Amino acid sequence: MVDLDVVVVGAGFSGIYAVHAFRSAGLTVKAFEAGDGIGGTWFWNSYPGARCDVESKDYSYSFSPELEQEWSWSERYPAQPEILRYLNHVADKFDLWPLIQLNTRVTGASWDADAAAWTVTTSDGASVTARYFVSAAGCLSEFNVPNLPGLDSFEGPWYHTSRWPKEGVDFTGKRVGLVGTGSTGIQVAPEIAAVAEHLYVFQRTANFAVPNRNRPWRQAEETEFKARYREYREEARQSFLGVPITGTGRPVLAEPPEDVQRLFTQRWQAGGGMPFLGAYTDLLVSQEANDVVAEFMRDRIRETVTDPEVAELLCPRGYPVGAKRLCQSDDYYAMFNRPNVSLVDIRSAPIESVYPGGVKTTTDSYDLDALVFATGFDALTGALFAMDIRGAGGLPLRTAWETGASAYLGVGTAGFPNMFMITGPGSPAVFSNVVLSIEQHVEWVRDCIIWLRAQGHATIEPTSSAQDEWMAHVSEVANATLFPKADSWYVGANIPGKPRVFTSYVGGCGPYRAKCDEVAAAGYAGFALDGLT
Ligand code: NA7
Repeated sequence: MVDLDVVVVGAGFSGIYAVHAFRSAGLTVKAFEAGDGIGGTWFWNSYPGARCDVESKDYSYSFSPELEQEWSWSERYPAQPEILRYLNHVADKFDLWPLIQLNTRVTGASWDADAAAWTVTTSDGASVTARYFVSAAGCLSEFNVPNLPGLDSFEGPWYHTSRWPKEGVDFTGKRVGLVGTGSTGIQVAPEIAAVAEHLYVFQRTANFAVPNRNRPWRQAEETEFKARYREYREEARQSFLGVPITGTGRPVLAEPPEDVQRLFTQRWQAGGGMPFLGAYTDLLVSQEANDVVAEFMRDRIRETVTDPEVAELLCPRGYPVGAKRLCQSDDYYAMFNRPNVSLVDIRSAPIESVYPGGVKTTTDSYDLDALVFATGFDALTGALFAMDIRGAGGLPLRTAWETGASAYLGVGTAGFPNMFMITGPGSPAVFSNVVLSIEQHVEWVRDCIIWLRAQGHATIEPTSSAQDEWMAHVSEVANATLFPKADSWYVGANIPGKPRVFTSYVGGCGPYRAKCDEVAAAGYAGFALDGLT
């Protein structure tokens, strides 16, 4: 006898919906969550300034019209504390707490072919068996601290943004060093600069950032929007990014330059990254087209930052806009006009070591009271590899994916029967409004399990051929775009030694959803059932 139908790893957006959806389908389910609260990435990333770069009305569950109507977001872009309140409200409303065990990390999971079940071990020394093992461990959860010589000797405190102390940190009057200028670094920097004696921003790669134009969500606007939420959600599900965007439908290179400037200016004024890059059809597929938007953005930096040398250093070069996640901030560039902020170029003079009182680059030393790392994540695979997952014949997932992650439709991987991933490699996940992607995956997995039970099948796993074909398609689609052309976490370039593979599906959420539905309708084509292909 197995203990449960399903074990779920994690209680972020994915795990929370998974336990609700599986229980509602009559399955016995339990989620293990390492944190002492739910929320996943939004639980851990509690640094000052943490905010989602997808609008509140989109970055929320669509499965319950009642939830949609009763919840009111206060701002256009949700800040971390509000997202956490929302997720706790969801857990209360749907009575999910009995299904979630907090303070418990899943340490391993191994497939027992004879029992046709997974044995899942946890950090409290316990183990549980389940028919299905569902990882909802998240794409951006395993954080990355650079291996800097001497970091242990640093006398002041140091922090990673993804493990921010819940009681907060007071930087008043402190000299603070910030390493990392991605989405996170760009959000936290102005908050630190506002109180610190001095902030040194150590920049390895300059990043593109568009304004948020964040503002309170007005009552009248909310009422009007909620009246057509259902239709809007349907449009979002079928859209490319999981957020309906209106573009011109034309290539930028065919447009009169003055029209281009006008439209970019309008979208810059309106704020947000998706409408900006979605303005023309060729911005993310043609380098020449991308250069047009890149130059527009560099001009905005030059007109914001008063010191021309600093402005030039902040101007990103050498990779296409959008090939690294486009950052969003209303005050990052202007922050460099403050007298208490310095930009340190660690591309030309890298950090050599940390000494008890600060950071030494190849050319200078910086005395610091505190250090902040906004150095990102071992994305997409990090959280999976943090568990000792062993499939058929005891094969470790790490070994199976030695040369890069490979999964069929992003939901399952060959050699790992009855294991499902929510927003796994090979899915659009990180290139979409991830909440809608999560819902789609959870519902697909739920329906698959129901179908397996109804048909009397004990196991399911992708065939190697279907998986290889899908990953070849993922690569083909990606290689027709500019996305793989930057050293980003999208390709694993931020983690030394990680295989450089672009594993996200950038063919659009709507087409991806249709493909998943088609596979299910064909009796789970491309999957082996009960070990039979
Ligand atoms: P990112 O986007 O991976 O950014 C990490 C930043 O840290 C980036 O500027 C990196 O420079 C820098 N970094 C990483 N390692 C080092 C070392 N060893 N030395 C110096 N600088 C380093 O992570 P975020 O947390 O900002 O954002 C992750 C996602 O969360 C984001 O895409 C959104 O989807 C939300 P690099 O560019 O690699 O030269």
